[in-house]
This record gives sequence, structure tokens and C-alpha cells, in this order.
Amino acid sequence: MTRSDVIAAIATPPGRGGIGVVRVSGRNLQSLALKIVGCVPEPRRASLTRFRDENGRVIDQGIALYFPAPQSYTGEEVLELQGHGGPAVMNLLLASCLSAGARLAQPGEFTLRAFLNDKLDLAQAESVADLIDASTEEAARCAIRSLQGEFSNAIHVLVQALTDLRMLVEASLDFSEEEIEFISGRELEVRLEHLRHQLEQVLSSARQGSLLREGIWIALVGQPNVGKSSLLNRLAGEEVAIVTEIPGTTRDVIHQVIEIEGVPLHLLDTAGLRETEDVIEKMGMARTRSTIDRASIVLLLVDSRVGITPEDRAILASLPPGLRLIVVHNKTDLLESEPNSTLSIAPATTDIWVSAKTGEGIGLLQQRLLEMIGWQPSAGEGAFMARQRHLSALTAAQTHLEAACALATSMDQVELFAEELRLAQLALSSITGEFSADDLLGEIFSRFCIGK
Ligand SMILES: Nc1nc2c(ncn2[C@@H]2O[C@H](COP(=O)(O)OP(=O)(O)OP(=O)(O)O)[C@@H](O)[C@H]2O)c(=O)[nH]1
Ligand SMILES: [Mg+2]
Repeated sequence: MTRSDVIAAIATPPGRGGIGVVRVSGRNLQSLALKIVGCVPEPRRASLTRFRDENGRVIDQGIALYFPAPQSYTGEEVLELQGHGGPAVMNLLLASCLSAGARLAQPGEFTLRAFLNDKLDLAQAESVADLIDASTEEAARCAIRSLQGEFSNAIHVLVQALTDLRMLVEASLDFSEEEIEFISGRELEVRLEHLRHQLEQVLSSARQGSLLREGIWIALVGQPNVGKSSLLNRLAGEEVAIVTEIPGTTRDVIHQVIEIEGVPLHLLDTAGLRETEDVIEKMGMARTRSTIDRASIVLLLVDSRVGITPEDRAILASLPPGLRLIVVHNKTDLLESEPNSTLSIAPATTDIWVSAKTGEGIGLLQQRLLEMIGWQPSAGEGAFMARQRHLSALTAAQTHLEAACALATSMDQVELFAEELRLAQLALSSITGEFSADDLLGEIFSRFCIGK
């Protein structure tokens, strides 16, 4: 990745729209601007101009915006050409930029340059992509908070506290002969405890943000005809899957994303599991099995009128260990008496009685799901839009801090103690990108859309 050349891309989505934008960034954009718009537009002022191709033919007319370095998105000179948003116009405009000396930008390259030019740190750069990708309003709000630096600030506070502590501990190491106490045992304890508490809070907010970003995968599993597809439709609020009274209706796995309190839930409706000779149904059941592997929660549906049968137990026994499970007793509208809530398939399972037909019990099921994934209703406001990379770094920092705390009780291994603090700090700094390998940058920015 070179930093000095001029890059260009269509920044608006493909297809037709009122306005389309071609964005150009790099050094010495004046000559490119002269070729395309015939002048260097006044900085940061909207100029109505004509856009021309390499032969001087008019392609479109629109607004040109010129941002001199370093006050631009990338920190370089940036030219934004806003034309009519049709694919042909946009392609001609982009081609004109390319023939005037730009090259096509790679995905995320504008934001990569912004990062390299210290316009934003790595966590903020990632939140740009998260904001664009946000599928719920809560996720978008969470991403904008990270983009504005709330997550990075929380990390900086932790890093600063660790740095201060390390300075004192390392001074004690350097002057160990001289009987000077740089930090008392009591103060050390207080500071460590405070750090632990702060880190725990950041981790908890990051976990909430991660739920908003990633959502959770939930498989609906059970015997044929128990109402899996009906429950999917009820939760989705629309007729996504075919429902009939014929057992074996669903064959392919149906994926539908729903949102509860802003948390995206990926529901997977599957083919009912039973002994069968039907070749297509067998294939559907094989898909059910591989779908279960993708899910972290299984809703095992049973018919509440029949209760739990040996077939249901066989399905339960075939589920991979470690999966979180809710047993959903469906069709309560057909029950003649109150459901027998002492019936349970296994100790400590969560059982819920619902009617996919009338909607009874569905609110409770939604609440149980949110509790199971650890969603805290009021947490959305303070959540940080965290990725797996951030959670891993925070957890690593926590492990090193715990190790440091364990060593702090005797302090006869001060070097090891200091090293654990250093490693905790390193893990935290990787979040904001103070020490990032090129391959990590490549991995992060290649997932962006082109033009951002
Ligand atoms: N009364 C009543 N009927 C229901 C309820 N849920 C599902 N049904 C009916 O049960 C039958 C089977 O429903 P489906 O949702 O297709 O069942 P499924 O588990 O997806 O079945 P397969 O796709 O064959 O595995 C249909 O006739 C539904 O209308 C419910 O809560 N109450
Ligand atoms: Mg079905």
C-alpha cells in the first residue's frame, strides 16, 4: 500500500440515485481538478461546475468540493465530485479521474489513509465500517459513539493508569538499592483494584456492543409439525416460511434476521427431525444438523399437548454439548387445561409455553432470549461497538492484570509484576492501533466498502 499516489472511487452505492459521488484523495490534486472541472475549486465551498472527460467532452454538471490537506477526511487533499447518481454517469466520471492520473482505490483505502495520517485511531476507523454496516438503530448509535472516540477514550484512560503505575514500579526496580519507596503496598493495592474495576466495566460495555454488532444465531429445531416455521413467522412478524399441517414441510434452512431491543437475532428455521425414507427430507435433515453447528442457541420446539416424547429426548441427546437451550412448548391455545410447568426435558433447562398461532408467551420468550445472551436493557446507551478483536485484547489485558494482582501480594518478583503490567498495556494499545502489524491493517480495511 503506497500512501502518496492519488486514489479515486465511486463513494455512493451502485444503481440509480438522486446524487452520486466520486471521491479523489492524494497529493497535488490541482492538475486533476483542472482537467476535470476546469479550475481548482475554492476550498470547502460548493462550486457548481461541469465535469469533463479526457477529451474535454462534458459528462455531467454538478457540485465540486475541494478540501486542501490536512483538513479533510483522509488528511490529504480531497476532491469530491457530486454528479447525477446513475451508473453510466458515475462510471464516466470515475474513468475521467483515472485517466487524469488517479488509480482505483482499494476497499477502505480512504479510511486507511485517515488512520495513517492520524485523523482517527484504529478503533474509530473500524467504527466507520460498523456504522455503515449497522443493521439496527441501536447498533448505529453505538457505532457513532465509538467513531466520536468514546471507546478509544476509555481505553486511553486505562492505558494512562497502567503507564503511571508502571513508571512507579519500574522506578522502584531501577533504584532498588536505595531504600526509596516509590509506591506503598497499600497504594499499589488500591490502584490495582481500581484498574481491575475499570477494565471490567469497559469489557462489559464492549460485550454489549459486540451483541449489537454481531447479534446471535438461533436455530429452531424439533420434530416435524411442532410449529417451528409458525414460530419463525410469529417472531418475524411476517409470513417468511411456508406453514402447512403436512409434517415435513420445511426442507431448506430459512434464515431470517429479526431485532429485539435493537439486538439482531439470526433465526434459522430447519427441517423437522424424524426417521424418514424420503430422500429430499433426509437432505433437509442433514442441513438441520449443520445449521445447529452454526447456532449458539437452540430453541427445541415440542407440542405442549403431547409433552416431551422419547423422540424429543433423542433430538436433545443428539445436540452438540455446550449449546444453550430453550425448550419451547408450542400450541398452548389447543391445551384444555393449564400447562404442566413441572414438565421438563432435563434439569436446569429453560422451558417456555407459547402459542405461535395466538402470540401468547412470545414476549416472555423474547425476554428469555435476551437474558440468555446477557443483554442488559439499559446497556445500549453506554455500549461500545466492539469487535471480536477488541474483546480478545480486553480479555488478554484482564488476564495479565489478574496475574499482576496475584504477584502484587508478596512483591518478591517485581520484574514479573512489571512485565505483566507491560503486557496488559500492550494488549490495550492494540485496540486503538498504537502497535499494529501491517497484516492486521490489511485484514481490517479490506472488509470496508470501496469509496470509504
Ligand atoms: N393451533 C395451533 N396450531 C399451530 C401452532 N403452531 C403451529 N400450528 C400448526 O401446526 C402445523 C405445523 O406447523 P409448522 O409451523 O409448519 O410446523 P413445522 O414444525 O415447521 O413443521 P415441519 O416444517 O414439517 O418440520 C400447521 O398446521 C400450523 O398451523 C399453534 O401455536 N397453535
Ligand atoms: Mg417448517
